[in-house]
Formats: sequence, C-alpha cells, structure tokens
Amino acid sequence: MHHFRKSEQLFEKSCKLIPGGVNSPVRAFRGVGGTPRFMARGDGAYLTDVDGNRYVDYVLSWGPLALGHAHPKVVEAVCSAAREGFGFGAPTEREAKLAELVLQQFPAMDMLRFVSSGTEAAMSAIRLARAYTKRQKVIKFAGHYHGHADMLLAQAGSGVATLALPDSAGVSDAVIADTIVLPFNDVDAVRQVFETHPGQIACIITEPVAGNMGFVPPKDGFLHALQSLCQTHGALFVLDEVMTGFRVGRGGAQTRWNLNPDITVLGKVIGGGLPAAAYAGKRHIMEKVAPLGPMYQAGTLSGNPLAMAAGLATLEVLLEPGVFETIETRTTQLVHGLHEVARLHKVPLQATSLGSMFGFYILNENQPVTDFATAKKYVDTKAYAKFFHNMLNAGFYLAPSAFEAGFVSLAHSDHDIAKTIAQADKAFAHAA
Ligand code: HOZ
Repeated sequence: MHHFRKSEQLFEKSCKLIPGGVNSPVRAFRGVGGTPRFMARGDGAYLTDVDGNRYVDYVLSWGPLALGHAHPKVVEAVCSAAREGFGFGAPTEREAKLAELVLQQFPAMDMLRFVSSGTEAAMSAIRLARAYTKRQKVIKFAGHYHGHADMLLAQAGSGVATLALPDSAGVSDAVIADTIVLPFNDVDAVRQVFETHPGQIACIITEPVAGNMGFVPPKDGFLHALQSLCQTHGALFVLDEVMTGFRVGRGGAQTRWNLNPDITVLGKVIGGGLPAAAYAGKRHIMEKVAPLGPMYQAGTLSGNPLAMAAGLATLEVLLEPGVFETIETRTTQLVHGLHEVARLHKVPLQATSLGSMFGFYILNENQPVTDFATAKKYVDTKAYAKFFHNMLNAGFYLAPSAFEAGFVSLAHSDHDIAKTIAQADKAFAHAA
C-alpha cells in the first residue's frame, strides 16, 4: 500500500483555497472516493506523485500525451520556442505549420482556427453552425461532453456524469432552450426531431465515439445516418473529435470510418499537452469566421507559440510510419488482457478500444452499454471504485471515474501492459 501523506496535506490545503481542492471536478476522486494524488512529475508512461509513488499512467492528462510524458523531442521544441518568446499576439509560422499538418490528416476539413481549449472550440463550432445556417437549434446526445459552454451543458458526460448532476446550476433555461438532447445510437429519435422541427436545426454535434460516459462506440451505420440526415435537412454535421482526434485514427474517427463532417472540433493531442484546440471546417463555412465573415471569435492566447511547438513536435513523432500502429497494438493487447482476466474471475466486463483510446465497464448485469441510460443503469460504480483503488495502490493510474475513457501512449511498453493485466487479474480475483 502506498503512503500519500504529502498528497493528503496538499489536498487539505488546496480544499481551503480551490473549490474541491481541484481545478477540474473529475480530478477530485469524488467518483471513487479517497484522496487525489498530487503529481510531481511525469516521464514516459509513468507519473510520480509528491510522496514518490510511481504509477503507469492511463489518464495521460486526459488524452493529450500521445507520446507519453515529457517526450524529449516535445520538451526540446517547447524549450526552444520559449527561448524565442512566450507569445506575441501576432501570427507565427508555427501556427500555419501545425494547421497544415492537422488538415493533412483531416482531408474533409479545409481550414481551421486555433483556440486554447476544447470548450472554446466546441462553443465556437456551435456559433459557426448557427451563423452559417441562420438556425438556432442544436442536437446533442445525452452523456456526451463538449466542454462546459452553457448551451452544451445539458445531460453532459464527464465530470457532470461522475458527480451524477442532472445539469449545471447557473445555466439559464433560455440558453438551453435550443439544445435538444437525444439518446446516443438512436437514429429514429434524431429523424423524428428533424421532422418535428423542419428548417430549425442548425447542427448535430456528436462525439463519434462517446468518451465521456465511459467508452461507447457508435452502432454500425449510426454516424453515417446522422450525416445523411443533416444533408437532407440542411443542417451541419459537427464531429467533436477532441478525444478521438489522433487517437481513434490518425485523422480521427472521420478518416477511420470515411465520414465527411461539415465542422470538426479538435483539442488534446493537437496541443501535445499544452493548451491548444481548434475548430475546423469546409472552406465555405470557415469563411464565415471573422475577419472574413460575420461570426466573431477571438483569443489572446490562441495559437500560443509554446502550445503550437508542443503540438507540432507531438504530431511529427506520432505521424512517423508505424508509430500509431504500435500504440494501437498495445492498446488492443491491454483490452484483450483485461477481457481475459475478467472472464477468468467471472467479472462481467465490457471493454473496447479503438486506436489508442479504450474504456471498460464493470457491469452489475451482463447487459450492453450503448448510451447514457444503459451506462447509468448497468455500470457498477462501486465495483469500479474498488478496482480503481486496488490498481492505484499497486501503481496503476486509471481515470478516477467509471465514466471516463483511458489512453495508451507510445511510451507504454509491452512490459507495462503485461504488468497492468497481471495486476487487474489480482484485482478481479479480489473482487470475485
Ligand atoms: N474531457 C475531459 C474528461 N473527459 C476533461 C477532463 C476534465 O474534465 O478535467
């Protein structure tokens, strides 16, 4: 069992200064209980906390660190950018380079605008869809999380789901009056809304693979059906690939499944661990963005040179031949191993991976989770909490919530994966 006295002391201090002691709710361990570990540093696949405990990290800063912590090329790129200045409030060459590299991987997108967070990117994507279509209503799916902009905080996943909040206080009824929330993977529900609101739907926004209510892949044909409903009804198809971009496939879920969205929301990996995100779209849509068009959006830190440098260095390594495949193979091995050991101990487990992103549910009934309602009904959050702490105490850092996805990086070795599975074996044996 690890000691974590320093974490406890820091948590006590932080709780007096910062709500819940954390700067993002899901970090507070409310979904699993106990004291959040305060981290001191990360190297490769490992995190070290302030008490000196080491963990194989499957959170990876919630996704961005596709190469692992402090990859030497990324560190060098950031340091060298820092030596040239932290930001200029003026365009730089790195922004164009990163934009070019990202757009090459997302051939359905023609232009992008950098912002600093996924929240900003999703919020701007919705504003753009409304500006372009001159319509107001937005369809989103229950359990999906698109950041914390007011109109998207309706039946949201991630921390909102972890804390079992119905919605967020402080979001006015007026602001979400135009947000229509539907069950994921239910095409008929979407079709019906288009029929009952003719000419009113600006866009559908969806995570292609839901990663904020655990990990829920789309049913076969679901995303293509959404795309064609949008085309038929003159609405825009917005894919939120903040989590799936450079994870589910090099060019996100859209290239993996040959989708053709109108707008894409990106974040996480494109900033290599520093704050960068983007919204991308077809040229005729992006030309609505100021200064070319009437849709206003801006940001002092947008395209920040350090974030651009981190993103560029990360993608340059990730896009080298064979790198993505290596991470994908290790992720598949992990999920395969989890399945095996769960089966051995008769623990009902739903585990899936796509690319370098994965998720697993310990179920209370052997029923498939396909949307938010089934996630809430069938996921055994108590069993997850127990499993989580067993793994944590043995040196494996998983998301402190049953409703979050996990990630593997290039730094995770076969040995890291094998020892994770071996520990899961013990944890499941303990649970059985
Ligand atoms: N989308 C991330 C979790 N699913 C954000 C992490 C956070 O909320 O802190």
